Amino acid sequence: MHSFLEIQPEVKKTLADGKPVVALESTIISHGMPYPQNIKTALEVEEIVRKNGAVPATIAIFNGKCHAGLNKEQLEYFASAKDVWKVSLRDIPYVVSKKLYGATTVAATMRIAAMAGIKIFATGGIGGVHRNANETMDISADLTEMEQTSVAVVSAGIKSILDISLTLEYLETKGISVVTVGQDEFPSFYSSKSGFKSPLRLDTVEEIAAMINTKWQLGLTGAVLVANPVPSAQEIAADEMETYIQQALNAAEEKKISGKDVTPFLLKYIADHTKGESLEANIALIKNNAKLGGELAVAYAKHQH
Ligand code: PSU
Ligand code: MN
Repeated sequence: MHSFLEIQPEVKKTLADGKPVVALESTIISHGMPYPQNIKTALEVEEIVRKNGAVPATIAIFNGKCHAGLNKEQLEYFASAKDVWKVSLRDIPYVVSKKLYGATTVAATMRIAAMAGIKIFATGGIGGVHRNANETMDISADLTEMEQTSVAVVSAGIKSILDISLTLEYLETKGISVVTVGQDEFPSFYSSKSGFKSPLRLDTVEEIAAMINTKWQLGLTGAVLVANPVPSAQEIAADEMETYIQQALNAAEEKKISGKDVTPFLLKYIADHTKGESLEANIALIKNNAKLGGELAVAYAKHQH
């Protein structure tokens, strides 16, 4: 394991001291946002984690090594390099053995975070069950990973490019606890609303940390998915987004986009067609999740002493 995993010294020391660390993903940087907003956001998100009392560890595969913690130059690389590999779980052995560079999805980030001993992870949105999954079988490995890997994931819910109802059903089947912060409704990334009730609701960071700790203390493996609604000042009404989402889905079908290209294609289409507004919401919710991730890591660490 050691030769494949590189934990940044500060991250390693913080973990060894039982202090809070927050994992961050890199697909969001390479495939989820345009340059230069992506590098600016990646750096700000790390700063927010620090301000809230935790050490950030952005995760990616760099020159065939699974990195927990990237320096500024490495972050810059994932923000600006063309054709960075999008690494989900199945791609890890290929990219590592060929000594390539890969941006990790939620699934791959969770696994590498777990290898490094990091328990709390903050991101933007997770993958899920796609709208036409009955025909395509397109279900993100993010969901199967959440079933088996004990890392808490803070996200702003899921984008309605996915089938939110089926995704919630899948999460239930797999025993993944889904808790929304401070409201009854499950959020849908750009919007704090989705039309679906959240399976669970908690109102404080301490309660969420206690639930996560209890789950793992009970020997229940797998993730807790923490849904953190986008700040109201930046949210975009769900029906406004629906038009763009429908167009994006039609374009993907026309262009016969499949497999791992589906999610990046839809994300890019929506970003290109909604201009600044969706990007602004995207950045705001990631920062909001980094803040909660930091607070949660601090609250969770208190249970470990
Ligand atoms: N959803 C978003 N933004 C993202 C992603 C999903 O709103 O950046 C990225 C995440 O890295 C997620 C991945 O893990 O896409 C899911 O890809 P797929 O559907 O191919 O599993
Ligand atoms: Mn897929």
